[in-house]
Amino acid sequence: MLGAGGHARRVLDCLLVSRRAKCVVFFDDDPTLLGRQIRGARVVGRISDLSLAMCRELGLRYFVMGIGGDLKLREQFYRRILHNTTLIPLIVSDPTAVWYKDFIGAGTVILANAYVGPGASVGENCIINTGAILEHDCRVSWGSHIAPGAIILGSAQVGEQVLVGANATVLPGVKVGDKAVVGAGAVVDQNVAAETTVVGIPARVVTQSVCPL
Ligand code: JB2
Repeated sequence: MLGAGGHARRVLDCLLVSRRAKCVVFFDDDPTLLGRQIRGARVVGRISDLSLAMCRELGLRYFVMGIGGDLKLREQFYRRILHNTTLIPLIVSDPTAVWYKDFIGAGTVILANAYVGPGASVGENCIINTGAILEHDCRVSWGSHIAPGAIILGSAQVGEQVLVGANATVLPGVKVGDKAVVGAGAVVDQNVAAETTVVGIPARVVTQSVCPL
């Protein structure tokens, strides 16, 4: 498990209830966590130090992304581990989640009571958090986080590295651009440009990055 904070403990719960892992160890760059036990799983090293040799020595085969809040850091570590080791990213899902295997990317976690409808697709290294609903034919691209209770309605499209906040709703067919942020509880009824933050009902832009020409 990469990371040993709040999200990692949440994903560990999911691994334990789904009985997918025989043995779990944590990696985290915070030196104060080294050696700490979390529900029987120990923090054994830094993510930054994870190498092929270390994986062989510890007999590691799979990895799970346990950093939740910082989407940039998640992606950075995910690519680094794929590049530097032979570890395979696990898809982790809670037994109460409903989804169809064909459309879920490697390394994605689907937490309790989430629903991914028919024809919906989810890219690599995403978080479909507790109780999130992805309706039929919608698309969530790699590295995005759909927070607890958020709803992505039919055929809506969520870009790469997007955060859709808790209980937000993206209406049918609406497109949310890459690296956008949708505030908690927002209702998005119009397309959202890349790297833009929207909040409220209906959702309106509060920040937009300026693209230098
Ligand atoms: O800049 C960093 C850095 N920032 C945090 N560099 C490196 N190398 N490591 C970093 N970390 C590590 O990620 C910390 O040492 C920490 O162990 C972990 C983040 O844990 P935290 O509990 O702060 O956040 P989280 O990502 O597990 O959970 C957030 O996101 C979830 C989706 C929280 O907001 C949760 O409430 C939320 N459910």
